Amino acid sequence: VDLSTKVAGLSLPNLLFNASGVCCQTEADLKLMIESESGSLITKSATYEYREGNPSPRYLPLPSGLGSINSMGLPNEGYEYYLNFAKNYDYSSKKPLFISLSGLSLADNVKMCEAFVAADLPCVLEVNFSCPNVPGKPQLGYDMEAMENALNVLAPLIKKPFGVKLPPYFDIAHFDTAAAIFNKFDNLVYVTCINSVGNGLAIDFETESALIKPKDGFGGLGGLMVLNTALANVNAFYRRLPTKQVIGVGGVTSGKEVFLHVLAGASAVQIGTTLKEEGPTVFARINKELTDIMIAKGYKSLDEFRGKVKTL
Ligand code: RRO
Repeated sequence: VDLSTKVAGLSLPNLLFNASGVCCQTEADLKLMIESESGSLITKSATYEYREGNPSPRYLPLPSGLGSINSMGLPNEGYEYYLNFAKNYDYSSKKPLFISLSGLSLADNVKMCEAFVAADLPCVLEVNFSCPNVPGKPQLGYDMEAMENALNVLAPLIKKPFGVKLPPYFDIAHFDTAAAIFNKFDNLVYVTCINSVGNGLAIDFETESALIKPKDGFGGLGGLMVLNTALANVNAFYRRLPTKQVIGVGGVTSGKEVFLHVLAGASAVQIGTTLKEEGPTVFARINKELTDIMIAKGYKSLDEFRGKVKTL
């Protein structure tokens, strides 16, 4: 059974990697990703300057395997740290490197993209249009005009193939409008669906208190509870972006959910909450589970079932 895939023209030995934000802020985190059985890795979303992020507690798993809530607030080492990591990365290794950028303004995204373009590295840039947790900064992906304006500036500047990280959409009109925008940009070659489901509220029954401290307890939801929203977004964009690729993320706890993401149309699949809870050995486990599913179903490669979800 062959779990290999291609994203943005680069070959991945298997389709799994980390969701940006998990196990990827520091060089120590990224080393764990390199040593794991992931097929690739992506860095924590970078801002122009170092950020401490929101006060703790700012991430918690939710009871009974439902998922997680986070309001990290974009803690990161500043883009120069990730640029330096990208400059020193061993591109002869089998794992392609993705770099996530999440400027607090379009001007900051421009400055960061310019620096990466000047360095001319074989990593892939992914612009995050969907951080739900920075007070006073709405998710760009929910402002279609602002998103198109950002792409009008960034796509020609980046020139090479790049991707965007999207928030979940919940309305067919929004899938249509967003897809029509993305289809205007030839070098936007993939979309990653989905970021966390923004601004959920987790309350502890016993203490009657919010679980996390920032934003009165509001934070992005991830894990099993977002699986069906993730699958819908993957499939909606798979159907609407025939010349582009989709990276699926959301609700993966086992090989079964990875299989569903590929059926929905994912070319690669990222793991967030389950990676955070289980650690980087999750990749070996889930690669094995997916292999067993493919053997049982008689599939030899991902191409044989990618996007082939049946409808009634
Ligand atoms: O750092 C965060 O709070 C964060 C980011 Br940038 C993001 O894109 N998604 C998320 O759930 N948390």
